[in-house]
Amino acid sequence: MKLYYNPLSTYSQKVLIAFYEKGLSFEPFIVDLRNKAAKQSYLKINPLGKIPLLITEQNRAIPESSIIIEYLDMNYLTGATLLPRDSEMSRQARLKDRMYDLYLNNPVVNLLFENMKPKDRQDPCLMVRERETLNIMYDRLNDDLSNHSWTNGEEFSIADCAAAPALFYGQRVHPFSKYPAIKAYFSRLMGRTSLQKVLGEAEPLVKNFLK
Ligand SMILES: N[C@@H](CCC(=O)N[C@@H](CS)C(=O)NCC(=O)O)C(=O)O
Repeated sequence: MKLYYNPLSTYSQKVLIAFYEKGLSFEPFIVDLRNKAAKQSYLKINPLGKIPLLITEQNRAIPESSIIIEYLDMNYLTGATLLPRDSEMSRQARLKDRMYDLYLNNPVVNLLFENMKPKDRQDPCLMVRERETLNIMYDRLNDDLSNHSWTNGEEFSIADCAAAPALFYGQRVHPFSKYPAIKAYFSRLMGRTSLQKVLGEAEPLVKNFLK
């Protein structure tokens, strides 16, 4: 399999966590979307210009982080099972995955990019809105985690692959220090080998990016 991604991108990290949880390997193609020439050549492979993108062993292109994870989980029965085989548990995991992508990851990334702009070019309304969304999501996440080790119960799942990168950047732009269950969960995430590998690979770039 080939994976087009960037170690800094949250949606790429989500898929990398899945690869490492399942013990699968891939041929890496790192895409730097800030580089015009690199972006132009990537658009020929994925016209929407979004990362990550998986090219399967059968040479099929699969975009969208959740669908890539679903593909890996259904086709490679190694390592962690990321989509529970029980249909109700699976529905809940997929719902959380979507919620964390849309209402945790996206607001965190928007705040990250707003913070990088000079003050007079920031959009204060957007920033207030994103912080409100994050407050709602932190409340929800804290509840989801209050009696469980992972977001979907006692098994690590696709939902945790989605939550982890969002919280990694979220701790910087909208800290969750007053949420005890999220804090404890974040420590558990950081103890996970897959996360350590993903963040280790991103580290040389993260420092520069967050400056
Ligand atoms: N829904 C997509 C979102 C992918 C996405 O937005 N990726 C970002 C990087 S984290 C990206 O490609 N941004 C470039 C752009 O939007 O032009 C997924 O789950 O894979």
